[in-house]
Amino acid sequence: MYFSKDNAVTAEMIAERALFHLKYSRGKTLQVATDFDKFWSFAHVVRDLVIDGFTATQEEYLQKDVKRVYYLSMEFLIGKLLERNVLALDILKPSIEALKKLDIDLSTVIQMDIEAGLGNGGLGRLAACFLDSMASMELPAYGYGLRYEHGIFRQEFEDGWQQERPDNWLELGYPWEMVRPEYTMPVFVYGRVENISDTRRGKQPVWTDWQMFKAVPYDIPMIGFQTNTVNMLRLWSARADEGFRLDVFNQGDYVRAVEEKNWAENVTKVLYPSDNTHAGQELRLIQEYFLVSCSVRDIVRRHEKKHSDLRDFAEKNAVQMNDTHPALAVAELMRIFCDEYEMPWDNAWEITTKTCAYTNHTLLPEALETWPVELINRVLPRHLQIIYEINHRFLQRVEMAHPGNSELIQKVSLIEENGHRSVRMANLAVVGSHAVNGVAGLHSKLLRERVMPEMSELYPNKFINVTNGITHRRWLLKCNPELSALITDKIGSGWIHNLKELTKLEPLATDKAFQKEFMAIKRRNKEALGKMIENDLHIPIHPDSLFDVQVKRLHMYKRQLLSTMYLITLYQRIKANPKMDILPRTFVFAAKAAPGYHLAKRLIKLINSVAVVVNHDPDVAGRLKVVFLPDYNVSLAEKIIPAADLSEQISTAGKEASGTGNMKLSLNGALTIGTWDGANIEIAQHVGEENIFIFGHREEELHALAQNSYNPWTYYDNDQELQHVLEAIRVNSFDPSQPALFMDLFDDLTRHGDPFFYMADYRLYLDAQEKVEALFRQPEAWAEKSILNVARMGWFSSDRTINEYAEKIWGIKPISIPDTE
Ligand code: 26V
Repeated sequence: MYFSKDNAVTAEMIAERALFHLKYSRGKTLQVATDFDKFWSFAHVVRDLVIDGFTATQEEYLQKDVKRVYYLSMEFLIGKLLERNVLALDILKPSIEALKKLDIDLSTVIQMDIEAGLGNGGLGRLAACFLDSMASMELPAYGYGLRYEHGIFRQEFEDGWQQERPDNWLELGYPWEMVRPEYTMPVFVYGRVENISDTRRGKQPVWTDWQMFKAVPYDIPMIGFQTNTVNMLRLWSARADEGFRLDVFNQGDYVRAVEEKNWAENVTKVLYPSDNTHAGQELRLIQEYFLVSCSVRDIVRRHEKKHSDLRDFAEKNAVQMNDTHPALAVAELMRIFCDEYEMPWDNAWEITTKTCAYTNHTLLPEALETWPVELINRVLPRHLQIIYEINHRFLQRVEMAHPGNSELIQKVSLIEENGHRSVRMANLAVVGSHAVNGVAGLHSKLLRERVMPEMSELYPNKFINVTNGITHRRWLLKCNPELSALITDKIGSGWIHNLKELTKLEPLATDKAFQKEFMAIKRRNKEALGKMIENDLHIPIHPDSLFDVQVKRLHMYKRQLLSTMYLITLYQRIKANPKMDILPRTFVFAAKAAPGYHLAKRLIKLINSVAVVVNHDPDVAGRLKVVFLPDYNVSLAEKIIPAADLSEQISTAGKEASGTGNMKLSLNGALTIGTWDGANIEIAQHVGEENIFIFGHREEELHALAQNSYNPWTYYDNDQELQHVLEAIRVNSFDPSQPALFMDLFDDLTRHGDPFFYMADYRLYLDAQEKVEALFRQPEAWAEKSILNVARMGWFSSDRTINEYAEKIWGIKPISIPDTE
């Protein structure tokens, strides 16, 4: 394809094709074209370039009959694609040149690109990084997800409070998708199960009286980085079936019938914006089943193109469940195998468990999905029967191995019984999979030892670890072009394909000239972010100050409030001693709170209130600045991360499954201040403990504290500065006209027992920040550690992560796609 030299893409060709699309897709001349028209036309030029690769890739997978992996996820937080695709196709230079000929600036066009925010945070962004790595490593892989009409909400601040606004990303059309109505799938919900006599098999359960609606697939090409592979992300959109409630239409109740049609189309209307909390809404369950049902059917359909039966299904297909959200895939595969293909249960079960694998992304009890039996019975009556049967057989095996152990039975059962009965989706996923993985070393250990000790004893070989990673192509090459160019200049471009080559930078860490170049780039990235902040928020920023960055979803366990407490402490120190020598610091926050998460929304208001006071207080004299950037998303992350000096990764130990922002920041030269949690631990092991600021209680210490009735007041009583900070929060000293505003935050840390151990870690955190401050005052020592961070982050490429999945779980191999004519 395009990587054969004789077939190079020229500027002339791009310019000509862009004009063609401007005329025939947009009906415009260059003179009247808007920036969006120009973007649309250029995006179509890029899209045209991958069509051959897209079909060639599918054709090759089919002909060679390779084993494929299907990544099922309710979220894919892919962000913008244009610039990434240009880099993947290696057509940056001719593109710039071509657009210049047309008097168009590539960066303006790139800015018009559409942000696909089909995810909440870490889990969704990880899925997007995986798609990048799978295509770039030439793996036969597919993403399956939902085409939400509204992705994650846009965040605005009104008087410091978060306001949620709808995200209308599809409003102007989306150039990266191709609708495929010919692969529309039917989906069934509701109804009941009847036992109907079958002459051959006797009484058989038959699901009847269901409601049917349709799933229309939209494909987004996932272009491998400078390879011929173009994989696809298939997103399903819900539609009413023409026959939907035909009975109501026929009764003449046209309006009601149309209303009910709407119901079907509501299924993919909106992404649920909660992160780490399970609300248990009926529509959400239907969303999850909708994803599973049409994806599984599509997988079976593809399998049957080459195979006359399903006997070797597990040898040819791997299904990865991204958390428990698609765990109904286990029951759906069983239903299809047993009911539709009349396979004996044991055979069906063997194939299902060999096919499926499950990744756990959180240990927070409030996030673990359980669905009321009554609800599943109403929405998916046949699936409930199957789940019961799975459970029955599983518990029989447990009983045989551990006779009379009713406590064990009750713990591992797929059904939770406390008043009302619910299905434990994690248990279903574990029993129905051949591999279960956590996403960082500590997390996988805690999953085994604390959350599922009984399960991991029953299945000692099932539980494994695969530490997360990030695609360095977006999170270094694309977002930090100057640093990328410097690296390539020094060690060549091999790191783009193999991030481990970054270790070649290590000898340069103490090289003064290199340090200078390296820090000059950081400084320019900080200037750029500073300018953006000044333009958008009218807060003047000093690029020489330490940029202290905490960007991630807002959650009490992530402890944005802890850094706020530190900030308040610094402010109070200045107020007490205005002349004190303090390192100038810019606190940068960005985070969305779940719309129903009361404490998190108060915390946003608190940070914004502190910002107003601190940023305007003449005593501070510009030494502290506080910025809360609204509407954190992938594109904003790409601007903030290259400009960060300090990366805040201060979750309560044991609570952050992995974190991936921690990796992005360190890869861009930020030093981490963090707890012994998630992938921070592996980062410390790779960059060296002398190049990271680790502080705070460890998980086993907190566990012990909790068991010995932890008392936050003891820390309060022994620390005057802590008292002073808490008092400021309690009485809202930032706006005395609303004195009780932050009482709930104060209570959470004190009267309500401080569930996330802020009080225990406060002083330890301050001590660590003091070390940060001392080091930042020695620019050369700082530069050395910063360079070593970059040089030693190679292991955190999602290429390494995906290789581990491919080898340990999926059993799939790369396959090169040949050049097309
Ligand atoms: C749960 C739910 C419950 C139902 C409503 C919608 C919803 C959305 C998301 C979630 C679970 C979120 C779990 C999650 O994002 N975990 C994060 O996964 C990252 C990738 O593995 C990891 O780096 C983060 O530490 C972890 O918090």
